Amino acid sequence: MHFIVQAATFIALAHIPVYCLELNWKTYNGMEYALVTTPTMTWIEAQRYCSQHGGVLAQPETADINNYLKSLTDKKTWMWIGASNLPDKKTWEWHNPLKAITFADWQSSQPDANSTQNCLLYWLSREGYKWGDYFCHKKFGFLCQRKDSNCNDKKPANGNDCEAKKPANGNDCEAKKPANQKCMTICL
Ligand SMILES: [Ca+2]
Repeated sequence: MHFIVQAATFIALAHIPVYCLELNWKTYNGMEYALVTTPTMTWIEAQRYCSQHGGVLAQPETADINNYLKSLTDKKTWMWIGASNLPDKKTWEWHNPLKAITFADWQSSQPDANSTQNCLLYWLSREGYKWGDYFCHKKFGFLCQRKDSNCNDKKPANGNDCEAKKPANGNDCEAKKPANQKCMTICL
């Protein structure tokens, strides 16, 4: 019986969404960016986690944003960002939406393993934070981005305890935020 109670408790706890924490979003140039250092995740897990918070893995598509994101990093560890060379293992692309990388900030020896190291991260090297390709299944901190405020702060007319808003920019992003303000935004 005791075991059953424990098992039931475990199952109940297992259904509490681990992403139910608001991230520390920082606004820059019309976007919001957040650093996540714990828990560390694989590249795919990190992408999903950012999505659960209304965003995607950060995409430093310009030198300006790249420098800003570096300023947010913890200066200690490698951090996933939102590009990979999958599926062809040749072409490096941002994933949301899919588009080829134009600006790049590779460390001088990178990328060095296109066939096995398929995900992009900030690599803390002798050159400071630079881009590196690395094994997607390894776990690191990461950076998320989302559109500034488009998914927040509007109570739906039906009066439930979530907040929802379709962004004016017409993308398919929907957000729900519990009234206690401690839960996540979801944009799928
Ligand atoms: Ca590498």
